[in-house]
Amino acid sequence: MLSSVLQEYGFVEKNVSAIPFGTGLINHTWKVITDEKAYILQRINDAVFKNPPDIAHNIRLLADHLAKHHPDYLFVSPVMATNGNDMVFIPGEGYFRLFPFIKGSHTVDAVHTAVQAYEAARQFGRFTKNIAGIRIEDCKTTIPGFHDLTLRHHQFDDALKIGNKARISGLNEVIRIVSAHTDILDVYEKIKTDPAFRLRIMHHDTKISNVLFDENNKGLCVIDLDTIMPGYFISDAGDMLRTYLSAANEEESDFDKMEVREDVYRAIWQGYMEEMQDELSDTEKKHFFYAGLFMVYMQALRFLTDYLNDDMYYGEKYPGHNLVRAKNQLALLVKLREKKKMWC
Ligand code: GN1
Ligand code: MG
Repeated sequence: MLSSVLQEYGFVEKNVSAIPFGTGLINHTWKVITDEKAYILQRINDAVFKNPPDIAHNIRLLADHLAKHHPDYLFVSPVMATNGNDMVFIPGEGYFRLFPFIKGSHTVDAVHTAVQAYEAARQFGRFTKNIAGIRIEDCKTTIPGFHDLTLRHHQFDDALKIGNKARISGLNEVIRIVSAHTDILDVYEKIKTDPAFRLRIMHHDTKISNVLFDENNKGLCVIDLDTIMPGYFISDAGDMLRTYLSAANEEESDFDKMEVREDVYRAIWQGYMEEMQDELSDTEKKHFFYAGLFMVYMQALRFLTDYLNDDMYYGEKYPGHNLVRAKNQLALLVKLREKKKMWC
């Protein structure tokens, strides 16, 4: 399968190898090494991204804008196939893209220090700032309703009605915890109609492994551009808070290990604001902490919904995996909420 993809890029089989790469849940990723260069190859999950050419459209839109207005900004665009396309479609296999591997760059899988959080937040802020001049209407929505908490709530309610009965019956306590947090949904409903909140082109997947660092551990740029689409800043700020605050991540099954680090919180704020200060309204800035609640809560709902729907979206690596992840996120949510008075 990979060899037919690589041929489309003009690679000769005997000089190229491909090994699985990264920990993403949705797309398949490989590192491809040729005699001269290294690349990242991705197969787009078209059950999730229903129209992959929309992804290519958005990346092209951003690449053109950045080349014109911010020529020094590092933006990793896909390598063209020999036929000049940004993507390769192999019938029966799906859509593939190849990115150059940026020499001297590396990624990190977890935030160990506040400095890393600062660097990453700066990169995501810079990204949004540099593309602020693009008309939002020109950017496609690659996953409709992706970070729409109202929709995620409906999907959860539906799963409670029509999902796996045996699984639902054991969940009374978890459902009680979820319903104790519905005020997060109420705030989101207000945000959607508040003119102080702008739709911008957001990244929507701001985990630290989506930032490239240089040899001196300075942030270089952001990667993983599939979920670029119109959204609110709370998606990007929130997913940084969700995934950086705790050293233990969403896979941790010992929930006592979930923590919220104040120095990391301050570092995310500082790095993000250094770039986004003049972009965000005062009302938006006041919702920075809320952004964390919003994303952690939504991720808890998404994992729980998937558990009730027999893991059709995320899959599971062991029985009950998505339930563990949902409980993990609820534990993080409770710990984060406790900080509101102290941090805000
Ligand atoms: C998915 O595939 P990955 O790991 O980059 C998901 C994110 C979730 C994340 C949870 C398209 O991202 O929204 O936050 O899993 N992406 C999609 O680990 O659903
Ligand atoms: Mg991703």
